Amino acid sequence: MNIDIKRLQLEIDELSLISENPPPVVTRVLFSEADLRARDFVKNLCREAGLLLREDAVGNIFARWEGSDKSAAPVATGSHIDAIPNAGKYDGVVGVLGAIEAIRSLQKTGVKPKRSIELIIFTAEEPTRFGIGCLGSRLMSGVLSPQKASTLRDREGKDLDFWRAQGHKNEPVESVRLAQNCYSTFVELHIEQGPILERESIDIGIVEKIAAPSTLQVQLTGVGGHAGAVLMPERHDALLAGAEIALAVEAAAKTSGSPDTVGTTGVFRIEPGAVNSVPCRAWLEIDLRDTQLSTRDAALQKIEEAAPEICERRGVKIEMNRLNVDPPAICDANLVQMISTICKDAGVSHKRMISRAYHDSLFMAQICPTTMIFIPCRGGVSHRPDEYSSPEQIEKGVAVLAAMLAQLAE
Ligand code: HGY
Ligand code: MN
Ligand code: MN
Repeated sequence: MNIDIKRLQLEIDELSLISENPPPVVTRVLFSEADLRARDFVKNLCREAGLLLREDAVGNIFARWEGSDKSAAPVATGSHIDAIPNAGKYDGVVGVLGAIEAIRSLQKTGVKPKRSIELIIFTAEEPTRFGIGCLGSRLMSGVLSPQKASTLRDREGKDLDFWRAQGHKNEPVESVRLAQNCYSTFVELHIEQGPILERESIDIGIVEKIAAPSTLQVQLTGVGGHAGAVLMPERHDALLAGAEIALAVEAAAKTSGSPDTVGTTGVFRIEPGAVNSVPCRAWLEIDLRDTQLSTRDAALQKIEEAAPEICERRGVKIEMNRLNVDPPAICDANLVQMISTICKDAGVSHKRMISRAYHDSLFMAQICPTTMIFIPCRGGVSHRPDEYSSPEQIEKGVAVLAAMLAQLAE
């Protein structure tokens, strides 16, 4: 596969400059001005590669390389280009721009796919806007209903329809749902977002399972007041109740009995946010995951029991909501084996592994046979501006993806 890694690296670097923050920070939140510009940038690359473009009602982008057998279910690949605040330039992007380069390299070598090959750029893989990740692929797979999606609100109280209008999308959200097996297979290329491949000097990870994510939203209402006048025994401080809950999240993850349980209170907002005013309200978003569903659920239950007790003791009102509680995804064994054979034939070191991060593959696995190709990232770092994968590592990942797409589409 003659992968033009120089061109691909330039495109990755150029896309990274389309951000809500100055370089090296990448931030692109659903339908923000930067997200819209990034979408245009990628759609232009798809057009230049001769792909047929369409977008759905929530901004999932589909770019198709038509195959000779239009009746056959296409092969799909793809990832996301949205980025959380203070992110890097490879998360998601490698699986989108890398897939375009994989297709270009197959076109150059004269491959004529029987099955069409469709690149999907998923809308809002990151949870930043509404607190829930994989908005686009959840709606595609039916895991999230249009009704539930219409109840989502961002921190300014704006809903999905408001943001769809910014993205000039007005078709009904119901139209996003995809039919079972509308694709023959889905393969996503992504950086590992963990240290294993680099630590073991392995070129390619082949994902067999994607960990089970969940998100809790917690609204705490205490009693505000003057920081000088309200004496300690009379206080109902919403921040301190939230702080105890955040520590309960950490304790639930640490005492789960599994090293794979991870708990994070990633969002913690307080009001009024004045140094001389007792916090009257707090908003927490809690991310809890494990590779085993039962372990994740047991830890979730511990948090849901601890939080009301903490609030009862502190005289703080609590409203808690499970925003998403997803099962893990098991990747398709045949696809895993195919990638293993491709790596073996190409003399590329490889390892079957679990993904601790979630991806749109978690939901595509509910539509069709799915797996992921991982490449190492420096120090396992991700969701930080210093996230990095080398051109050599990216080139190997794209070459394996290209070989996989060619095989699946023939
Ligand atoms: O949070 C995740 O696992 C993904 O990077 N959105
Ligand atoms: Mn991410
Ligand atoms: Mn990602």
